[in-house]
Amino acid sequence: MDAPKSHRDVASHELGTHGFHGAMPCWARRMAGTVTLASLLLLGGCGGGEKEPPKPAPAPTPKVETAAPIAKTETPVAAKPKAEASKPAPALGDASVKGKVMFQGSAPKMAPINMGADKVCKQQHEDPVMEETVVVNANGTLKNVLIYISDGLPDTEFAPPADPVTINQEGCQYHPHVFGIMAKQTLRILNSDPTLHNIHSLPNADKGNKGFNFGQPNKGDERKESFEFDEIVKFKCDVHGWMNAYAGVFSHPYFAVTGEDGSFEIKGLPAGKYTVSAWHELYGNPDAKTPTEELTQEVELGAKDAKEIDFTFGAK
Ligand SMILES: [Cu+2]
Repeated sequence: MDAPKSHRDVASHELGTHGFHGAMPCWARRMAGTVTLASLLLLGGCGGGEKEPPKPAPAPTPKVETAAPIAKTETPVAAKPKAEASKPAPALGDASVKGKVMFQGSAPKMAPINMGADKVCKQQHEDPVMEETVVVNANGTLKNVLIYISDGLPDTEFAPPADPVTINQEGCQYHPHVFGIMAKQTLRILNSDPTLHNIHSLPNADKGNKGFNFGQPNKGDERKESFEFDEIVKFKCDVHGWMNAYAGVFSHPYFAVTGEDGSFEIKGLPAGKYTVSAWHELYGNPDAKTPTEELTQEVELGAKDAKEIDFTFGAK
């Protein structure tokens, strides 16, 4: 198969494999929230960008030249309307968008993962661990959906938070299974199992991110990595074929992942007209021809608006 070219391709490319983890603790979702919050805090205060000289200004600085390409790319950016150059940085706003990701139709049954190949894995679970590709919550919502602003943000460079995002290999599953992280933010890769894991990232060749692929043989092993450019990166373990995870890498802090109640909230937006995208590793737009397609919705936010939008994914 050709090299995947987009977020969507990551998933469609890998449809034959599975995200096989049991119930993910809800801290994963909280973590995504924390990331966003941390980002916002950081944006409100300190600098911390790596390649730009840290700016003492308390808010992100508008850039005329374009930063790393993000999902909004395809639209050629004609003259930026903003950029009255004298104007101070467009402070992060108070607008927000929240909602739920519903699941429609009958969800496929997730099979139990056979961890028999590694007794260290197996011994850690009294109950069967179920695949995590499609997790429909008790309230009919869909877990592990990545929601993010894909268009409409001001052309601003956002500094990544100083705090890392952790992906933990524990119980021979990745925690979290789906998460967001900012470009250049530290990804802390931790092995909490007394067995060998080999984490292997699979960035798309055309996005520019460097992949990594290394083993962590011991409990407590950790290593720091990061991604430079926006995309959704898949991870797999070369030792345990059932282990996989996805990270949405964004050059802004406006993203969230649905957890056990299927809700999301993206806060701190300036007034504007945005495209909000919803990505799930298996399900996409029911109207789309391709098996996996992001859903998008447009939302226009006034400075203090808190709007609600829902997405619906479903079995075909
Ligand atoms: Cu493993």
